[in-house]
Amino acid sequence: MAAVESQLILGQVLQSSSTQYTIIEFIGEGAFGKVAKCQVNSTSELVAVKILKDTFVQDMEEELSMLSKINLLDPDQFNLVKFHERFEYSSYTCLVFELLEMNLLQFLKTKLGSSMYVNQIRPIAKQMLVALQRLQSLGITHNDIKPDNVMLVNTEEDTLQVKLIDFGLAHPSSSTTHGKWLQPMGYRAPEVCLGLPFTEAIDMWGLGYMLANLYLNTNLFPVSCEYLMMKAMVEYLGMPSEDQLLFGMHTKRFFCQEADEFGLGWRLLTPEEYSEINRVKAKEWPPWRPHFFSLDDLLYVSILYNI
Ligand code: PIT
Repeated sequence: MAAVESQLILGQVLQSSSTQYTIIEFIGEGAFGKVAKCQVNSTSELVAVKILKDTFVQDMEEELSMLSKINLLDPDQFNLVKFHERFEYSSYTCLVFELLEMNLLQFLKTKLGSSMYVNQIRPIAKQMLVALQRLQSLGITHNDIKPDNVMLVNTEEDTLQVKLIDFGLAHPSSSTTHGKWLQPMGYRAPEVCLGLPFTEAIDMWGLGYMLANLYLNTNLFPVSCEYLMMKAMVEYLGMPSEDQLLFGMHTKRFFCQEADEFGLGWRLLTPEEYSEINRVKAKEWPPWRPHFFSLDDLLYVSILYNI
């Protein structure tokens, strides 16, 4: 980070082989480097430039290959971010994107977004479903669906227009390796948690989870402890199937088999068993968090939370 910070300043011109970009404002940052709002000198068009540190450049070839695939056809039509070009400037690698306004997380923090109604969430759902359908047809799994990666095109319009960004963790769906920890905690699909083979359907799980969070204005599942996350999944959706439990590489982190009057059956570990087996302390269920016994209970949450 220090290298990026010490050398990049407002007003600085980043130059590709065809275009000069003047840095107007820094609008985001992460472990990878920074995102700057820039003006194209020749046209005054505003764009977003992701400026990467050297150390992140090796991991970027896959991202670039995903970006070129999603930009084959007009990405606007599919609610996917538009990618303009990649260039090297000094010791940085720069990726140029269309300028978008803010991500859903930032939006929720504004007054406008403090609580979201179903009629606001529905168009977001529809647009993200179009994006995921397009990714599926291209054979791409995004792997990191979350509100930070869904950006509003602008907040002036009545209906929110959104686009999916950040293909930094995206992979061809054919090359996914099970057993790996993918997706942020909470957003993690059961097949990923259990270490089962998975497909791009894990993005659909991530989207469903994100939409539930927008509706609830809080996380649907506890996100501070993977044991509690699994416990919540079992409470809301029931036990995974026998086959899923039998073939999951990580099943034994969460479940055990026990004999009862019907034969051998699976059950969720107790918090004590989980802590001992995994050498990670299971957290307590937060006292403020209601227990739901099905997703349909969410219908009554507005009464529960008085919203
Ligand atoms: C911003 C503002 C903006 C666009 C972006 C970020 C785009 C980010 C992005 C990052 C990626 C990627 C695609 C898009 O693959 O207008 O803060 O790593």
